[in-house]
Amino acid sequence: ETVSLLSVPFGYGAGRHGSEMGPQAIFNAGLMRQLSELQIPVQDEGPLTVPQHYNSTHPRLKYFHEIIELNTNLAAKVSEIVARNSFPLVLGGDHSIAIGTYAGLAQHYKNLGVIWFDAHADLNTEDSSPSGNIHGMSLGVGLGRGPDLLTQIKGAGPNLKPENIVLIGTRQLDAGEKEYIRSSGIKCFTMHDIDRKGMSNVMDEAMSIVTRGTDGVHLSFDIDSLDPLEAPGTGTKIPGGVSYREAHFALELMYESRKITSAEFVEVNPSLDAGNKTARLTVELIASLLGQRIL
Ligand code: DIR
Ligand code: MN
Ligand code: MN
Ligand code: MN
Repeated sequence: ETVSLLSVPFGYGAGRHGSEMGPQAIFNAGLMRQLSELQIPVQDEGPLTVPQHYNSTHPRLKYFHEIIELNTNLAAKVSEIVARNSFPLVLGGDHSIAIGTYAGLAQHYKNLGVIWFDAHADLNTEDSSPSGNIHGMSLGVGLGRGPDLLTQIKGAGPNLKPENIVLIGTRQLDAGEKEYIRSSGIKCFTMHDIDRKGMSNVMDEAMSIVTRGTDGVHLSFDIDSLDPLEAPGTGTKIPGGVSYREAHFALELMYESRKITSAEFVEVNPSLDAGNKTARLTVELIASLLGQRIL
């Protein structure tokens, strides 16, 4: 199966500048060489065209109109990649681009499983958000929480169902997010759960949830899930994260399951990094997802 690489050089959903340079940093870190070593057929879709600055603003949703336009275009592209039976591998960009990715996937998968690997839950609304940054709302939008212009980017939606979603690596939740996780029943494997059960058991449970009654499984991987000591090049670093081996192990298990049907890697911000460490880590993590083995 061909992997379609889709670069999304867009960072308006984050609170700071720099994640729009993520895709270029990941290519510079040797992505194509790594994929060719794995002998994976790759189609480089090139960078998605990103919108110009709008003059209009929204009182509480930063870059609302730019994010609608970007995700409308992204959804069409992702849907087209799935229609040709290729595996979409989306490179961000900030996490607001997940909105377009799953809107595109929803054209083909009516019961999509989602693994949201992230320090955060990205379940804020414009009322609960402390920042107004849409990257902190992008999973909620998939569940129908948010303005129609975001939740209905490619049809009525909602595109995702709480019972098909798992969060892994969670360690920073705003009050409204905690409340919503409790009431919706979304399965949340916090850092506490990873400490207690180990990544092996967490992944077994997670895979059984996202494959139960679903027709595909999307991995949305925010690089800030890793500990900032491993991934310093990201905009909202939270201490106490997933270790280097835990992250690789989780991705190796996803590969072994043969259940993952699409993936995105987001929030790499090379302007906060030295020596492009975080993009190099991202290349290694992508390789583990696509079948790289130690032996
Ligand atoms: C915070 C940070 N919960 C917010 N969220 C981030 O602004 O909503 N998500 N960084 O990835
Ligand atoms: Mn995120
Ligand atoms: Mn995050
Ligand atoms: Mn984020």
